[in-house]
Amino acid sequence: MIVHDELVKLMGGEVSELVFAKSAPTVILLAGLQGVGKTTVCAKLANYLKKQGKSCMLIAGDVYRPAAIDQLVILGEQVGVPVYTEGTDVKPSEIARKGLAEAKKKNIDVAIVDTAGRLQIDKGMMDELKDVKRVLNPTEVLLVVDAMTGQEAAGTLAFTFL
Ligand SMILES: Nc1nc2c(ncn2[C@@H]2O[C@H](COP(=O)(O)OP(=O)(O)O)[C@@H](O)[C@H]2O)c(=O)[nH]1
Ligand SMILES: [Mg+2]
Repeated sequence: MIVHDELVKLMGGEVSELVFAKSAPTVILLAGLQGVGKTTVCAKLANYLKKQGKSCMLIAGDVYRPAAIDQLVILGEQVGVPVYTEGTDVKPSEIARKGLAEAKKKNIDVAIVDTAGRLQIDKGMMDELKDVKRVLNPTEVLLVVDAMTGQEAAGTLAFTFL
């Protein structure tokens, strides 16, 4: 019990709730490096929100990683949430714009946008993410980090991405 309490304190005892937009849809943008679990988190989040009675839509904004779109489509099917895709020939900000319009049309409560990561932070990725962010004006931007990421590194990533 003491160990548990100490662990909770160490990891940060406070939980911040997701913020929902005053007028739907709430837009949640997932960001982070490649392979950290962004696409998986999209589906997990949709599943969680769906159980709370919210209608969700996933938007496939990773046009680089092979089969990233298929991966999101399969995960969407598994959790029973629609996935908006435009293939890989449309730039992410355009996918974001169209996906958001579709979510509005369908009266979706929460649109969750998957993005591409890179192995390292590079300017191309950051510029692209900035474009996507500008188009979406997201309610929340969630930075996904691997559990092995240290506190300092996580801070640096948050500073860069958010
Ligand atoms: N062990 C473990 N593997 C995970 C977790 N989340 C995702 N993965 C796996 O990590 C790999 C990369 O995840 P993905 O969601 O595609 O990452 P992305 O590149 O950031 O979109 C996939 O094989 C996932 O199945 C997790 O919480 N634990
Ligand atoms: Mg992905």
